[in-house]
Amino acid sequence: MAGTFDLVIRGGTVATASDEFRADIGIRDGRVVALAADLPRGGEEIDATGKLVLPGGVDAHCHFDQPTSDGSRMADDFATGPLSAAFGGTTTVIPFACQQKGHSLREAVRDYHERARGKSMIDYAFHLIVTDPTEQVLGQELPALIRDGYTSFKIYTTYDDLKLNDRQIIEVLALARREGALTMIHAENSDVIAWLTEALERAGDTAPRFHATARPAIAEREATHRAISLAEVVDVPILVVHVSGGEAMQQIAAARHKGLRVFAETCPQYLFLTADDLDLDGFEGAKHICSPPPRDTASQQSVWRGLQDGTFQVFSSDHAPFRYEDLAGKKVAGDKASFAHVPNGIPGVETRLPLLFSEGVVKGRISLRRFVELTSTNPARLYGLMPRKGTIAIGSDADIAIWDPARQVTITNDLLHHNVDYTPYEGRQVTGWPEIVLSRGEVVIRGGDCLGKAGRGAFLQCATPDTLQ
Ligand code: DUC
Ligand code: ZN
Ligand code: ZN
Repeated sequence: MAGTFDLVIRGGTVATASDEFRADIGIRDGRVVALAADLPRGGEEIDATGKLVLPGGVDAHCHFDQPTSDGSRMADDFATGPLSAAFGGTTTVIPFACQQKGHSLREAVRDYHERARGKSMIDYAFHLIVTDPTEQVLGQELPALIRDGYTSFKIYTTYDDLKLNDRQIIEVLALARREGALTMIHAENSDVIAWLTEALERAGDTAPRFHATARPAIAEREATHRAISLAEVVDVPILVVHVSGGEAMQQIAAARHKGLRVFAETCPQYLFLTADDLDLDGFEGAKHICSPPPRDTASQQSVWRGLQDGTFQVFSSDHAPFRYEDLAGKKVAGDKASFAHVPNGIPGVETRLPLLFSEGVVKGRISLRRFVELTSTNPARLYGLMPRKGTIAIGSDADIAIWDPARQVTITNDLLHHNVDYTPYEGRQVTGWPEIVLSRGEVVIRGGDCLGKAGRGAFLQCATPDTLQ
């Protein structure tokens, strides 16, 4: 049997979304080819005794090098974003290729491939963002792109340069139904936000903390309800992204209770931040401006419950990186600017898994299997990457993170590998950290060192997704 395996990961506890068992893993040509006790020696060996051997994370919501309309620039490109992801135990990222209004979607896809070329250390796919669903886009471009492996797209109910009206949403949903694609929806009521923002600005209430006042849970609840209703009319599954708390969750849970295929994603900022984090001295609260905004401790508890009870299927970062001390970052309009002119988004691609592992698994709120399901298996299933990604099984890519479940780490920005000058989680202590990360059988991260090359990551074509029950 000598030479059967390029690599054997020996003696660890393997966990998937369905099982936890002790096994060695045999890897050949970048894939898992054996799972059994006492495999023969491989060309290389990793001793995983006392460690957890998990499928690498799939971060299905992150923004890298996405152009903006206000002069700001995202801090992470397709080199630093995926690198940071890998250090945090993630082996697949699905960022967005965003259509500009008035331009074609094909053009956007070409542009993003150019941005990513030769940069990503780990494998990546693209979701599309549809901002201009013209006849040409719906009739020709999108159906062809779906067949080419871009099988999910995000649409917005807010942001002037991105949002669709209800009729446009219906047309996109109808197309998704015809082609078997999955629509992701950013649900916040645009007119409510505009009206509240204008009133706050008139009153001089422009500090970062008023961002949370201008985007209340009611606005999210209403748009979530509307998105679900429109999807029900069309009879098509949808996935509501970055759900922030109980109000929107109730709409989703009620829809699921009725048997509608409504899926939902939440993110670390809704578990670990509140609106109080926007109320820091001076302009510092701008670091935590993202949409929807973090809410309150009751919302955090609701989100934990949703992770436990199945309201949520996916846990993503929504990594949207803007530097703080940077005139192309959070301060693009100056450090006295109204909250309405602060770029939306916070970094989190590297801290997503350690935060959920520590506060979820170590503290007993969710099982290890549920952790794997939420952070790797379900996103791979929903976005058409299963069985290649999202699990450890014979034939799947050997995308594996080997965790030391007892390692204590204090998160500081110095420790992280993104190109952002802060982390919202500075000083937070976590237990458990991914120590060795493999992408297609190659060790890319080991003990704090990067061993993988930029550009080794492959573009992944997604199948039209299987939908979960
Ligand atoms: N909200 C979004 O919708 N996208 C990126 C970041 C954010 O805060
Ligand atoms: Zn969004
Ligand atoms: Zn986003």
